[in-house]
Amino acid sequence: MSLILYGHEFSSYTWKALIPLWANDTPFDFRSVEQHGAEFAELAPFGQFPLLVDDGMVVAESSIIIDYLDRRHPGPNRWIPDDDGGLRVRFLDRVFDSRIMDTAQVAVANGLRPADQKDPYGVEKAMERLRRHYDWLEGELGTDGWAAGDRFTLADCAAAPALFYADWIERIGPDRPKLSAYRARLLAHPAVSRAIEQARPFRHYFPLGAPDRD
Ligand SMILES: N[C@@H](CCC(=O)N[C@@H](CS)C(=O)NCC(=O)O)C(=O)O
Repeated sequence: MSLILYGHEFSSYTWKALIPLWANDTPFDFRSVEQHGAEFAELAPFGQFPLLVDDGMVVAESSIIIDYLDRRHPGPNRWIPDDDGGLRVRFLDRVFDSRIMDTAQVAVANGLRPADQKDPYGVEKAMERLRRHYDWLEGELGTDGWAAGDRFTLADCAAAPALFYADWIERIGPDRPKLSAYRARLLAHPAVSRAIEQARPFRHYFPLGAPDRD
């Protein structure tokens, strides 16, 4: 077996794939796109990471990578329930990617734009949506456990980087105690905390300025 994960230590979607690999102690070779850019570019269909390669088979998209690991390299933790509970897990995975991570990313992308191409109106509208999505999650989450119950699943792999970075961009705040506590539980999970520490030397990459916390 030879699993290779291409990604970057600071990349949110790379964390999402690293968390299940580390949590299950799955052996793999991590290749940073900074050092292995040329071979990565040959393999990645849209130039995005993470990208998993398993004995020559290329698997793109973080959720599909986790689904693939569950099927082909199962470990003690399973990421997607086989029963109907899997539908809720997949739904929440979409919520964390599309409604939290990608909405928060609007502000990051704006930070990378040239000074004369900024879009403050677009950012404010995205932050309004992000606050609404936070409120929705506050109503859905319990006071303990994980996103879809007492098992750490694909949904939590997506939630960890999404809420880690989104909170840097738009504070979740004390008015959303269940969401704040869920983020704190995620950050304390061993695989998530490993991703945070591995990314720490790259914090200067954050275009809006990384806060002095977490
Ligand atoms: N839907 C993709 C999103 C991946 C993604 O946006 N990756 C970012 C890094 S976090 C990336 O590749 N950025 C470089 C680019 O888009 O060219 C997934 O879940 O894997």
